[in-house]
Amino acid sequence: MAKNTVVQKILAKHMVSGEAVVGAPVAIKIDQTLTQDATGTMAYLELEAMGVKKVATELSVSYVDHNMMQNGPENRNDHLYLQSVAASRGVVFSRPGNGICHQVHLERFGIPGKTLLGSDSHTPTGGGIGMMAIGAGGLDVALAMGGQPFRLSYPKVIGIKLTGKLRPFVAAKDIILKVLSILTTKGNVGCVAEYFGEGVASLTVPQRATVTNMGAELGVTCSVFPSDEMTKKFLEAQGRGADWCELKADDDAEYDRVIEIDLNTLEPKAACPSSPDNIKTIAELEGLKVGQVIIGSCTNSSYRDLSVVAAMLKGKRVHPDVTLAIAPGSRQVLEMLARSGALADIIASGARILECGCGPCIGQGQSPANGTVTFRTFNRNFPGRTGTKGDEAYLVSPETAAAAALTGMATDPQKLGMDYPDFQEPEQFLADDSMMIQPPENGEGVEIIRKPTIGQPPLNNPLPEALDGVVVIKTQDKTSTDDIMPAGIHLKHRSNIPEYAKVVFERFTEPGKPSFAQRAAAIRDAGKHGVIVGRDSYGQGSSREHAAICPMYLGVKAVIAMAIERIHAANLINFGIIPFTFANPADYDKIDPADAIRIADLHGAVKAGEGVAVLEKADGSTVEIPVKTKLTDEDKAIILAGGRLNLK
Ligand code: MIC
Ligand code: SF4
Repeated sequence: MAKNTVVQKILAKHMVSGEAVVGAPVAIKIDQTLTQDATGTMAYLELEAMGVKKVATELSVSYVDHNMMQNGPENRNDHLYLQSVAASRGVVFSRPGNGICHQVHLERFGIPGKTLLGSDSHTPTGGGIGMMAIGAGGLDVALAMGGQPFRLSYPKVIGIKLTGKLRPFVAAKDIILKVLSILTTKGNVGCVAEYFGEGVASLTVPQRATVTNMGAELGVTCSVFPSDEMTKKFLEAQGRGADWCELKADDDAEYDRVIEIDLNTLEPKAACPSSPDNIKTIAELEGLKVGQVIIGSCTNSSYRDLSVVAAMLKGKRVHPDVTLAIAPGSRQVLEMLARSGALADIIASGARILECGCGPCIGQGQSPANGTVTFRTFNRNFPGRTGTKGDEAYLVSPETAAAAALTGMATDPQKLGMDYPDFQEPEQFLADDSMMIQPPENGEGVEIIRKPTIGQPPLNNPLPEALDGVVVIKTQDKTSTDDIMPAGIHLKHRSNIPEYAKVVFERFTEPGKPSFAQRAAAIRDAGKHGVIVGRDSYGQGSSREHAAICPMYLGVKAVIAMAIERIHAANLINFGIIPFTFANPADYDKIDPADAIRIADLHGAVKAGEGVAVLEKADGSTVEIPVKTKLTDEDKAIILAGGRLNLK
């Protein structure tokens, strides 16, 4: 008698090796891939370096949504490279202006039961339509485009049972904020979140996608909803009814853990500065003065979200002390808002309309003033991500954001005294794919456009026999990849590693002191190896493999932390950096920045998955620190070779 969950069923259909045992290494076939421009240039340069002439997937799409400011020539240089390399390798190219990869992929390409690998950590948005959609580093996505299976640990399934129905002004965002308050952003590596229960049926696909999108902040491999009548309606309305299939868990499916959420009792919430799991209710924040509101990002920019916001703003004005900016998730959303008249209501309210793309979510404009509170419908509020040092960013639902825009303070939207907008999902979305450029059948003759800012992925040397290291930095809990590799104004250097490497760990540079890049380069140039020491949840957040490539370029050979998040650990391995964890977490306290750290038989430690690091303190005393690393045989070969690109 079968007792499988949705995700176990998708895995069973896609596993090409390994055993369906929690924690066991497995490899799965990838049906679709997506890339976005900020991670995509490196991914396609890697694809070229691997000699792949044509992608082997059912569908691969290259989106342009992150680097759209075109402040200097770099962004457009990237776009031209991406468009031409897509045509040459059989990849669909989504032109700038088409929208955010996750929103557009859900609308136009997502198929229940398929696997999707994307070079962006919010790829799990596709779980809203019943896909097993996973975020990964660009190199892993390039490998999948080349037809290679994706490797992961067979996941634990956390079942999230939804009962009841959302009340007016309580939103899908409040569901995921509730889940984040329970599971937090730590300790969920190797798990998948699967939603089930009678509460699922009333949630539309865009609402489900908000939940699976921000599930990325839990650190789970992905989040999945079943594919049901609601999914069918969405696909039919997108003119893609033929892509639908039913997908549900068996009645007696077994979850490794079950969390129950009664949608009737949920209250509007916010993730407070500066972590997505720092959750309070809006009632607790009531009256907090808000200076900026932004509605958009891949979490909350659907036609549904912005139509509800427009109805709330209709006939009213944005509070004089607040700026309100709205970035629609896709051209489909923007055009439908324009045709329905909702856009006119938004404009009349005084909102500032931004182009369809990531924009302020990744610090591309709209940085808040110092000492002001910003309410955003986004998924991340890591320190400084807005582009303002010491920022105070709160993550809220579109309903709560609109309420703050109108009142100038944190306001529970249930208390506005308004009727809840009666939004119905459209019978037919405006399905116009004319901004998707299909690749030619044979792309061999296509000329690839490489302007001067398009560099090459740097190659690493094979792993040295011994680690002769120096601790370049010691970080705290939850160091995110935004901490390691800042985006914002530096994002335009993603295709140019020597330039981008200058800002590794920039946020931690003390005034008048050498930067991380300067310290690491000095260690490298002295013939030694850089070592990064982290605490818990090291490398959470973005999938940007630059958080491995740039430290590698600066001579870093190992990270030692209490725990390293999944995507970042995989990126470290891909670029020949050993992801060590402490055998005894308390040893973290014994290490100081600038300590010398040695592992005599580094190859032996990699092969055995454990070793002893000898710390040499400034006073000449030594301390032994046992370390371990969980690597598959393939990982070991990659690390010994100095990275995946050295293993042709
Ligand atoms: C993000 O939300 O941090 C990003 C920017 O979309 C990243 C990808 C990147 O750094 O380019 C992500 O989530 O993976
Ligand atoms: Fe873009 Fe923000 Fe979504 Fe990342 S989280 S893909 S930056 S909208």
